[in-house]
Amino acid sequence: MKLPFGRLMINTALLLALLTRAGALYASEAGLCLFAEALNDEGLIEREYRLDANAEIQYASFSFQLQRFLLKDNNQTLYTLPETFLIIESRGKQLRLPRGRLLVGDIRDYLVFPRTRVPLLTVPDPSGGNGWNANPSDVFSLHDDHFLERLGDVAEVKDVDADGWDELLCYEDVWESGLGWLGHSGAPKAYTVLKVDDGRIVPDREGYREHYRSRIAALDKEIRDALNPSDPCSDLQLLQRLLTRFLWYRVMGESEAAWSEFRRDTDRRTPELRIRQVGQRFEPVPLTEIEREMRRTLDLSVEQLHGGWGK
Ligand SMILES: [Ca+2]
Repeated sequence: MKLPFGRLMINTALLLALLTRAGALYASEAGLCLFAEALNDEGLIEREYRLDANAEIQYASFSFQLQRFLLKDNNQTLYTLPETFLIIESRGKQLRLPRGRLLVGDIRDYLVFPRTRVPLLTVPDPSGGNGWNANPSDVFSLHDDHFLERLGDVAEVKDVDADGWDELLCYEDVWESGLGWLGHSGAPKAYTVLKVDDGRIVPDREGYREHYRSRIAALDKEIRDALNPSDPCSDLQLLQRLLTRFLWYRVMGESEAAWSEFRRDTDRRTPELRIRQVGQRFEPVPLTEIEREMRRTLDLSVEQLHGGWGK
């Protein structure tokens, strides 16, 4: 069938309506999904796309029909839509993913069962950046009440406590820049384990409290060793460990206890913590400035710090 492209080009009212809807929705990947849905509402997708591949995927009690569509060049130019278009269909619901990274048959790799054994579908959505939270995965519910509903995104999906169940993570990136002295690789780093609660992604403090405490216990030992006058580590290493321990306490919602421990251990260091500043002079670590930043970020909720995991 001849493409109805000429008819579309002269139908100015329809084109303007579509582009207006695109402008409102184009700001995010989710927006692209909606934009594609808008096109579909107008009955254009089926005529402008061609079927590239499809497959039936069975995994445990889940069954998915995958279809991948390749957009024709002229439509890519007009709508700046991505090249490929994945449709996941199951239980009468359809999920349209405007990206070509998933290969047909790979979906079982993206099924996740956190320790709570809530089945989820996670789809990588990397930005390509090297920030700890820069390469998130979209999380879709497979729970009956929210089936194929997008719940939000997480920074990483990983089994951090080696119990065989994956965890959903976001990273505490308050000091990801390394405070200007520690660098990105040495920056104080901790993560928050997330869970799905009534269709929302929220921090799981109670379920992982023992896990967090085990991380703190390991750091306690390293800090005791670092404060041993006979075998001291560098001031920068000690500062990195003290701030990392602070972050683990903060993840548990125990920031005030963390702060008192931080002050206690910096006071135990003699002589005081010093770092080499520009000009090759050793200067005291600006603990007052660090505390001010700690206090500022303490006033923010975890959700505010990370921009939320909202839909
Ligand atoms: Ca686990």
